[in-house]
Amino acid sequence: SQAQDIERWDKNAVGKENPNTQWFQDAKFGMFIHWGLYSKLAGVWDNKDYYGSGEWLMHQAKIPAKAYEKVAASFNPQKFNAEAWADLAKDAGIKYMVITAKHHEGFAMYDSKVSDFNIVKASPYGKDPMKALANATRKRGIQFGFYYSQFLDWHEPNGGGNKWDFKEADKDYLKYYKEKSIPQLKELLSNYGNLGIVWFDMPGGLTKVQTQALVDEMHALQPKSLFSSRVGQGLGDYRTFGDSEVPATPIKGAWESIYTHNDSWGYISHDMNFKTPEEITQLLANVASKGGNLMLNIGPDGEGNIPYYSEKYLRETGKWLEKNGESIYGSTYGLVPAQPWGVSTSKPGKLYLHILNPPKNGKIRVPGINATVTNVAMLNSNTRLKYEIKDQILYLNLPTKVEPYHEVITVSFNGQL
Ligand code: FUL
Repeated sequence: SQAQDIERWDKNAVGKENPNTQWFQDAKFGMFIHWGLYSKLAGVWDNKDYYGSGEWLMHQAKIPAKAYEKVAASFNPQKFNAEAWADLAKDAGIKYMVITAKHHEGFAMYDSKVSDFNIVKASPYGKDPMKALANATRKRGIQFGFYYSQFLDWHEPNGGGNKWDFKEADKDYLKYYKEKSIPQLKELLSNYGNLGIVWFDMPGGLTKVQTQALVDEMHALQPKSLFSSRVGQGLGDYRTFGDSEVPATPIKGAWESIYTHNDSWGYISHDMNFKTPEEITQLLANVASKGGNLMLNIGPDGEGNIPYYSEKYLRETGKWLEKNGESIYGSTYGLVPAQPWGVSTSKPGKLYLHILNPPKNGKIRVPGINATVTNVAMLNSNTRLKYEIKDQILYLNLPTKVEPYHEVITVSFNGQL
């Protein structure tokens, strides 16, 4: 029964006791940005194409840390424009942005005093793009956050992952945490204002007690900032699923699905497999119908340009959200399970039907309607639709499709579904 289902979802709740997750649960749509030296290399090393490697190129091509440093010496993203990036996020209907402050390659994309391997010291760019982006997003009411690879660091002898330059047996992970990871995290949590999110990635080298100590130390700097579950050891303030994963059934609490816009997280010039606006709105509805957020990644290039199709398709997604956002932002999982025609999201007194696969005969069947329905209408136009309810099943005929991507129908009711 539905009551049993909800009971089951409740048991899976993550972050429900954290009062700071409410904004996050309402936000529903985030932008992830992978940007680093790998964006300039674009999957190619020594004239060889490491297809699909993106931000993993250094690892895949086993590039010596010393040779990789030379990439920094020519990294100069003159086209980077924080205001334009934040404008795009705003136009796309994005509510939070998370950008790679340091990915596995070990290069800090911000002004770090801890390691000179950073964009201000080691590259001709010589400025801190993260300062500008933090300000530009906040100015537009978008929560800002950092991704940080806390364990994998291929540049450091004691960091996780680089076994082609540095012998595993010689590594002292705790030393690396003490000398780079923790001090850099402290910089990020101290110098960029309130961070909505710290997106830890790739746990390793720490026990649960040590991970808890890391979390406590960072939360002491910013108690309200939300830490992703990839901090490891079952800790964190909200749950991040595996890459490109949507749970099969609704889950309560604060959680997020992450996808990338094409097939790679970091920029690859020939990866043109961009999700269309229709695929994005449908994915967003699908994730929201399970109760979670979608954080969609884009990979700007080494000059600081956002790929043409990311820009175009995100803006179109934003147009759909302008009209249909009521069914996404602030919603919870659908009170009606997934149906052949699509999925639903809910708010008190409202059920939103997301018609992802319009049936040929236009007939929609919605089971489990045990409250008094007061109105059924198209969300975008408010056009009322005729309906019938028999044995707690609502029947209606879809009008001709008017909305690009997918249509949303609002069912208003009194009481509880
Ligand atoms: C993974 C990383 O290894 C990938 O490079 C990417 O950042 C993805 C979002 O998370 O753990």
